[in-house]
Amino acid sequence: MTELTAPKSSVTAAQFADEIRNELKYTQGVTPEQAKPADIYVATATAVRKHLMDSWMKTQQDMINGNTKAVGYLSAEFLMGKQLRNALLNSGLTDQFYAAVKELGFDAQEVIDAEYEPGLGNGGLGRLAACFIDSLASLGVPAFGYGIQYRYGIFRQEFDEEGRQVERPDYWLTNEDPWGHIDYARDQRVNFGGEVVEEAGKRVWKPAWAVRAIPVDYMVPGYESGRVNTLRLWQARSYDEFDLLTFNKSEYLDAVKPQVKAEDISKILYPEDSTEVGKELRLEQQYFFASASLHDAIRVFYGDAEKPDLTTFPDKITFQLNDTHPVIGIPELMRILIDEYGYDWDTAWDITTKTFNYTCHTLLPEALEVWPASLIGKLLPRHLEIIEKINDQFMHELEGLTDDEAKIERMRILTAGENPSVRMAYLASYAGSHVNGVAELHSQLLKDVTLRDFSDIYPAKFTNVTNGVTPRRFMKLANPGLSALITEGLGTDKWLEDLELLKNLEPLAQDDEFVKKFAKVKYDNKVRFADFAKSEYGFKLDPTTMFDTMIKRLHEYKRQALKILEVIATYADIKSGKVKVEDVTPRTVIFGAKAAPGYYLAKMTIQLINNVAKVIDNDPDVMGKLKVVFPWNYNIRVAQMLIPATELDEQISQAGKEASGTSNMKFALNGALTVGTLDGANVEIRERVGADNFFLFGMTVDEVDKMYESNYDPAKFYEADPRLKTAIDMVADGTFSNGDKETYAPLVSDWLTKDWFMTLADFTAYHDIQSQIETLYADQLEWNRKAILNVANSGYFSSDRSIEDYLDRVWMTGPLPTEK
Ligand code: 26V
Repeated sequence: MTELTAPKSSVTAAQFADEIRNELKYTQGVTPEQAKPADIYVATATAVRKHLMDSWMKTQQDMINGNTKAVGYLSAEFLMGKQLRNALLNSGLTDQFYAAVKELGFDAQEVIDAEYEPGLGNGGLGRLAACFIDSLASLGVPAFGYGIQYRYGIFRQEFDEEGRQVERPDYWLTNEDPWGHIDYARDQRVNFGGEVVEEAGKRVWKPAWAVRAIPVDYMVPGYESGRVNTLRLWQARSYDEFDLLTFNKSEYLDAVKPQVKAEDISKILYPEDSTEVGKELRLEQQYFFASASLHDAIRVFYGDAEKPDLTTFPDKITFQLNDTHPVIGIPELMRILIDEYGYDWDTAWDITTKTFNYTCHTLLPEALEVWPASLIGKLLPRHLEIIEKINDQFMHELEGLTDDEAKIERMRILTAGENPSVRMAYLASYAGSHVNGVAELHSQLLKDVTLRDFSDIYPAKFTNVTNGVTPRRFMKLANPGLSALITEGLGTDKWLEDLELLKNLEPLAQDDEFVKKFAKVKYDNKVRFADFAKSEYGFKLDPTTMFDTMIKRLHEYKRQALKILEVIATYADIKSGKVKVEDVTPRTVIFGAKAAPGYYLAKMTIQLINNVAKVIDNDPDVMGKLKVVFPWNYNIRVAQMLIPATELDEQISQAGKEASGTSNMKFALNGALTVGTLDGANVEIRERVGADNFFLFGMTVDEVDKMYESNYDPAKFYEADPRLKTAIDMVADGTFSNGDKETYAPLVSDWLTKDWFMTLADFTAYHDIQSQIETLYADQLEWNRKAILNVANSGYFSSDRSIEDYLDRVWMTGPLPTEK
């Protein structure tokens, strides 16, 4: 039997160098002399993949032959980040890599930099999926990640002369992708369109067109587990070769139309945009990967058996629906079971409901997907019939469970009336075994508000699994200095597998020597980020200033506006002499954010931040005291540099709007203090790290609700706080737009008349807490003690713990048995 990959590979550096030379020669046809860093990167990746191959194959065999139920994580997004260092870490080849590359005469950093980061996700939801598949493999749980290999990932962000966001295509696949293996032999046919006819008493779908789904497999190596799982991303290809008849008529463009249409399906990642759903192509994408993945799982577990016993399917694999994006998989599994395998409705329903679980990642009603029934009928006519039947069955079931007719009506999956639509979150909540939110507060609000009727009727379905992040990437790889210090402090590096061990750092927060070492690590990380920002962006950052960071998608509810208004007010305080220059805590305020291309106010906020940065930078009065930078194209790589360098983390969303947040966890684990509202996972972070070690401000969910009820009027807050008034007036009067009063007029008008997320109402509290922050920051020893307490008490936020919670509460499975 093949041995599982040893935690530390026994391969020597010299052997690994030979392997790299071999790949260069026999795979790439390049001599070491001709090689560029990009060649070395590809050769190394190929060599590492070979090291993982035995464990990968063995993990699959053990999964298929054993009795451990697997997990299928269905997600439209996997935001993986660069793979090389993570793969080296998990295959125990890191030291060998550095030595081998040196022997070959290359700079390791240049080799690492040659990898192009795939951006196959928008933000938190996609990154969570990547952390989860890392943890599944690290815990030894057999699992598949299933998604789409988009040809274009999230747009590359640039800023123009005026500081506006410009979106550029991210054609990442023009670069070599040595990690992905295209498996043409395991393709799947995905049908679309056409009609349903009655044949011999059966409903038969006659599709109009089909797409070929080809899997691209990525290995997902576990840390110290010897297990390697699979991320299977589907590529859409056409079946139709050139239509010769049309081609001969020289109508070339028409001849390739079917190819273009088919291949469009996996062409581009939809940029998250809560205001603009309902795109036909997006539904095609969703069905494309849901259908291919379900068929694939059947093939994996039952081979090509003609009449497999699919009543055992839920014992083989459980599927997690990552938000509503793959929910069309529910009627698809019903259709597969009934139409392709001949099961009756009730048996199919029983199998399907045991197979799926649903995670909701939002609280914004506009982000819950709803599809027009007419669109589903056009693309997937058989599925519409099935959804109608599910809805009928559901209505019938409800009539037996409640007399509340209004409630039954509210719960319809298929809405009544002239233009009916399908509510995907409701379909998932009815058909799924379990429904979960992503932080305690969020899960509670789902039960109390968003999915209240469902939780009333099916209380046992509802549970919480608080999000987590992988400590391998976001501590070990991102923050080697802190990782080494933690290992020194604990006397072991086992914390990377059992993050709760960090708790044992707590006493060291009282040890001044340790605190000073910790402060030194933070300072070094700031210097490292300053160097990076200089070479990458041309910014000049002063590492002796406080690094105050806000990184997340640009959304009104996240309230980047609150931060920038406070910066402007501080700027005005210094300018007017209200605050003496010598009393100012020097700060570097760092923003990272992409705005959805169609999100007007979000894009305007980016423009404002950039121009505030510019005005402040050109003003000698605040030199050395206040600086704002906005590194463009924020991505995983930048996150890995910036989070370890941050001292103050901004988590300032309006209470009740951020489902969880995950950067808040990364920051706490890397020793930043948080300024935040009682929202999402902030609540749990504060409970764990202690109220004294967290800067809380702002309205609670209840206070927000009351304020909505009492007809919130932002103008009152504008009038009541002179600092706020000054800041808004400066935006309005053209201070940040070369005197032009029109540039930000829509933003100003929104603040003063709508301000849906109550930025103005929380402004004064936000300023007060910032003053407290500055007081504490003046005492560096105290500050760093609290930062250490954040690290020590954040072990709970490992994605390993999240996965263990899913295993216990939702999936009811566990790791593959290990051999002695
Ligand atoms: C919606 C849409 C709408 C149409 C086009 C593409 C698209 C892509 C994503 C979404 C929904 C995004 C929901 C989301 O990202 N939620 C975030 O999930 C994180 C992980 O659970 C959580 O930490 C964040 O608080 C939550 O905002």
